[in-house]
Amino acid sequence: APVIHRADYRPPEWLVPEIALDFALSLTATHVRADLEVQRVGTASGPLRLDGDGIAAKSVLIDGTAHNDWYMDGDSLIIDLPGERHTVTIETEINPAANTQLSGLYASGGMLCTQCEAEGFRRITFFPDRPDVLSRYTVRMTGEKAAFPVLLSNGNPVASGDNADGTHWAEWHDPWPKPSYLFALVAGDLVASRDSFTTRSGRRVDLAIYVRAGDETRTGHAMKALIDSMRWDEDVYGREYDLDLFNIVAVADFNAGAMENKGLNVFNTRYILADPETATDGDYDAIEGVVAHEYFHNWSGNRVTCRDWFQLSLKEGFTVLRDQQFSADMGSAPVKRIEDVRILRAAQFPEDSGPLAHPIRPDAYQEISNFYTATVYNKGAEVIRMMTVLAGPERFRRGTDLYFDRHDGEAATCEDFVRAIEDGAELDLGQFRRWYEQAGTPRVTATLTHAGDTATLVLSQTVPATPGQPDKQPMVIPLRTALFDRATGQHRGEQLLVLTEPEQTFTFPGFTAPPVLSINRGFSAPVAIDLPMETADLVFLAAHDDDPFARYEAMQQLMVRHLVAAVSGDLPDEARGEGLAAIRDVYASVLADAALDDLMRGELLILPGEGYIAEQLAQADPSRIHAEREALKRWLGSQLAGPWQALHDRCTAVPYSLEAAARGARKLKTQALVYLAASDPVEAARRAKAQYDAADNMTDRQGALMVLAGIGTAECDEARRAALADFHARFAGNALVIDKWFSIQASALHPDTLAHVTALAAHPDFTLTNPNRVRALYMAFAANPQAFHAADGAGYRMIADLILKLDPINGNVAARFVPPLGRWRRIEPTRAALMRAELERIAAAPGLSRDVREQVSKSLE
Ligand code: B3K
Ligand code: ZN
Repeated sequence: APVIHRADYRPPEWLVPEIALDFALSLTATHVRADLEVQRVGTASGPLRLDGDGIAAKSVLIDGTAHNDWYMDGDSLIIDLPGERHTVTIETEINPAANTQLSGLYASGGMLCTQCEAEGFRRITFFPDRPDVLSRYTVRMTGEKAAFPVLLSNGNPVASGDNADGTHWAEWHDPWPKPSYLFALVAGDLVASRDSFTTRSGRRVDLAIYVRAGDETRTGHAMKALIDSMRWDEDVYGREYDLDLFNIVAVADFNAGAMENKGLNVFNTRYILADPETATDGDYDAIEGVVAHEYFHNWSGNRVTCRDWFQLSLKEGFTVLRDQQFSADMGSAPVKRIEDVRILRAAQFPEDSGPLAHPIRPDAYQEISNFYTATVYNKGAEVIRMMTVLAGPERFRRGTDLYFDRHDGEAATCEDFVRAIEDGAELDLGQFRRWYEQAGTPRVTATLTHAGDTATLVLSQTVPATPGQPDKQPMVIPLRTALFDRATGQHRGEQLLVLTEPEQTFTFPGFTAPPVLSINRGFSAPVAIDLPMETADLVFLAAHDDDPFARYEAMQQLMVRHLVAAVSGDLPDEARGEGLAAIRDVYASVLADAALDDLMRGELLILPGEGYIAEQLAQADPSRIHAEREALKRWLGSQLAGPWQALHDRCTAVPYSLEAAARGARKLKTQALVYLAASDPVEAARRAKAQYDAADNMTDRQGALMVLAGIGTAECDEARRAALADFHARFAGNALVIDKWFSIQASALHPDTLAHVTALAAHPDFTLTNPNRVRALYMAFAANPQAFHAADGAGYRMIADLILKLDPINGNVAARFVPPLGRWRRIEPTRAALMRAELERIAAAPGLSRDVREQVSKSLE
């Protein structure tokens, strides 16, 4: 496949200020007529080039007259047009029911809907399908009234009517010029939950969430999140909504989480539908975050869009930051920060250290769908967050005001964003721009020494080589830092140290005794810190640090260091005993700390993930990591058996509500079971069964089932089977809950997980055509280290087989399964060879999608 380079960007030669679309809807043969007002740009001399993908033009008219002087260049339709302005009319016919890729116009459970980002519009009609061509859309659609009673598109409804033949029609107009990727159409038998919001300037906005009949009782949380986000964006970023209505449609078959189409967001049902019986607290939070994210795109993405797809982080990094800030304001800010860092470390750090590493603004791609990554999204958010740290909130806000003001209605670049922040916030981001250019997670080494009354901190940085970027320049790394007095347990105020050189020295006078260093507080920079620290100092910070993230981090470090030493065979018995005792004591004090709220307590008591431990090692042995981590869990389970049981009892007594205290109790309840299950499976199974049977909410039920599903002990097997069978029967017909049933089993600690997943793939409820179901089974499996890394390679084979089977159906989703296999260079040699062999087997298959081809070939390079 051709490689597309950022440096090759050229402005469009033709614009399309207006487009009128006319759809004759049908599940299997939708007829599309597109009228494009095309306009030559300046002195450009080229022909009109329109992108297409898998479609054929049935007719082409120029200014209303049939025209035969066009030709195809690959998938593009080319017309040599004289003059400046014309109306080009093109008719195409598409088969939505056959569209298993779920890109373009497709059918989902009898309804029709679209997904156009990034390049789906060209599967509907021929068009300059690039984000820097902005058009005003008028959309007319006609379809069977019985099958498609609801007809929606972007903007405002302008007219509708019934025809004599049982069809009806509707016309929509979107006054805001937009790129084709923001076009949307929905036609189906849907019911709306409605509410309204009045903007601060007094505009009344009608809000509707469209779902299948029966689901309208489960839209309340999404609606609340929408209203909260509309208000928050006015308060915090000064951004007001700009249409009289805002529609959301929930769809069961969807490649991504949701899509920010102008005035007509289309959502995966999993980010809309919730009630206490069927959705966990995590689901509630995810709904709030995704609804906000898509809403915030109305400004960061739609009003100001991207010039080209290399600029994707312009809208995604910024919008992720905005949704993170929103969720922090709606709930517990410290807990949200810890969760976001955990996601970054679990998903983005491995990307940055593997064969698919790329800067947040990539330089080249073959298939843009492969660049909707944790790097572009989550690291992109961290990069902008660092600007907020450097500028402070008020100056940062001046920067974003200037950005929106300067670029409203434009297709902008990351450079435009950086310059607006520089100008508005009065900040020099010259060297800082390297965060957009260089891939790889910087490593900062910190050494603290003490002499006389002065503490001296030496910081040095390196940025690792990544594919195509062997040599790196130093970055700007803002590190929030505090030095603690051991005697008082206090520090004297936090300082922002900004590391810009390969090495810098900072001195701190006034310390008569060596202080304890707390660095990268709040995770102010997305870097890895190497800091040789005494166990006693980590224990000190775990007890005293007033920065909640830093406290969490001290506990994580304590455990990571212990586990890394243990798996490296670097832990003599005595040191192992001391390490374990220290971890146990810290756990005991967190369990007993009355000043902690339960949500935060729950964060502090999470063991570092196996992937994050592997990330610390040049070549990881997944079975050793798993064994050592389980051993630590077992130790904590048995040493603190009394406190865990007491915790489980205390939390079980808290009644269900969505308040923080009740959520915290639910989080801890299942955590207590997890530790108990490692040391006393019989007692844990007894408690889990009781929790399952008494559950009046999905958080408790899923947590209990997860614990039961992981217990391999023979005497607990009956309870495990019974709970799984009950869960399936209880929620039959609820696709989102049946997804949970699949993923609970695929992520289980149970030793037979691989066999269970093989059997589940043949279950009547399993299908390869629904992305949620595929991810529920196989993403959960690929993220289950013990099962995926089975020593004989059966886990790798299972994922490779899946990729090959899924690719012809949905290449976009299939490609998402390549990165787990692509980690082979960082895994011990025997498994690495097995992983590589599976990648080679995929590479040798004929007819791979561009998506899978790119990921596999990069993973083998
Ligand atoms: N912008 C969409 C991404 C769609 C994915 C296309 N492959 C969702 C979001 O980030 O809001
Ligand atoms: Zn987004």
